[in-house]
Amino acid sequence: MILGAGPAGLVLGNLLVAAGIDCVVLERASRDRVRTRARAGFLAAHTVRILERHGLAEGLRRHGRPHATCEFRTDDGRFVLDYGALGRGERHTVYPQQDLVADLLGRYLAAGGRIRFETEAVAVRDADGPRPEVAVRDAEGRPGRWRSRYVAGCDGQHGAARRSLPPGAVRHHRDHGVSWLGLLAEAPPSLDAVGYATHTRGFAGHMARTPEITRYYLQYAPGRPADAWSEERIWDELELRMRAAEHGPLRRGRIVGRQVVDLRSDVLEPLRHGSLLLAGDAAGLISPSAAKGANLAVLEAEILAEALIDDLTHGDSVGLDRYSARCLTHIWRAQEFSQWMIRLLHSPSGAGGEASFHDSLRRARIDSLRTSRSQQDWFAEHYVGV
Ligand code: RFL
Repeated sequence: MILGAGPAGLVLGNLLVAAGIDCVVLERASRDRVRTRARAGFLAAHTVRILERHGLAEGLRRHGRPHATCEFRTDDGRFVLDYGALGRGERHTVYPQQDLVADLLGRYLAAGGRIRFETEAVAVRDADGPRPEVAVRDAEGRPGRWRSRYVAGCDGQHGAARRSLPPGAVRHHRDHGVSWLGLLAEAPPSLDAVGYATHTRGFAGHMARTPEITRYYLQYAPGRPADAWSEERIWDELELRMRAAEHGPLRRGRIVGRQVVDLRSDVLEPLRHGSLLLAGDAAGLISPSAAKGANLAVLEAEILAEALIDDLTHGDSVGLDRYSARCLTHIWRAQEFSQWMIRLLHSPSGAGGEASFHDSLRRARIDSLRTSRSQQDWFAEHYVGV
């Protein structure tokens, strides 16, 4: 039984069905909501290799666009890193997460996979035994129960899997004290690169999604409502922080999506509790500063699928025993890089000597990225890698 039809749950479902393993996905949202929820867009080379390996990359091969440059704009000018020519020489593929999810869902259903939409998992019980139970309720609130051999908790950061962990489970967490206003603009990209701007008024970011839609981010006062600023105010603020007066205007358009993203990270340890296994955002939440969340979700889903297939078809449980440790190695490396990105792009709030000390460290970090080839190689390897 798989809880959640995001990237983690649907990659897992596809791999299990392809191996002839009977499974069902329980998904709280409607089919339309699942197929249209805009979130990530930058897929790492490793993620694309996983999807290709399992015949799940047709859509992204056809419509995804390679991406390999990022541009930093600071008080000291701007510089472009051609990260595709640095480090391991790998690129991102820009492909909206909702399109990937729609592809994965289409393949899963075509292969005979079963899914129940508008079915919310409420709790996972008896995970310490061989027949765990998932209590659910449907859209009308009617209760139900499912039993299976294993439950994969792929239901994100607010899902039932996390709520059902036994008392010994550890949650390592950090609130970075920074919020972003995440925006989707009906406008073509303004730069050929991912744009990162640091400014005394706060960070601003630019990320291509499609030729018609661009994602922007603005550092935003924590707690301020998403609709506090008018569209004009948003574009003025983006242009100011991205120094449009010096580097050229942004291509404006209607803001079609906005949400406040509080930069938070957590990791649950271990990822396995008997018959309940966590993957994707349910296993660990990573701030979007380094665009790692969806990539980790796909990686963990493949590791989990292989472990479940070994166990259920060959009676070999070594993969399941090692699942948590294997994933945690990747998760912590991604967390470390994401934390480094947060410190590259923001200065802690506050005043006085301590704030100016951190701000000077941040400038030194950017300067070293601008001038040191070995630092650039390190950045490229971690920025595109998982
Ligand atoms: P998802 O995608 O959240 O899917 C979980 C699914 O579970 C369902 N669900 C339940 N179903 C049944 N019962 C319950 N009780 C349930 N509770 C929830 C939900 O409806 C949903 O369908 O988790 P998954 O599969 O682990 O995938 C994780 C990624 O979605 C996430 O990490 C990324 O979107 C993070 N992220 C980015 N990651 C990248 O790799 N690259 C990016 O460029 C990137 N940009 C972003 C992002 C996340 C963002 N937000 C919204 C925080 C940009 C943003 C703004």
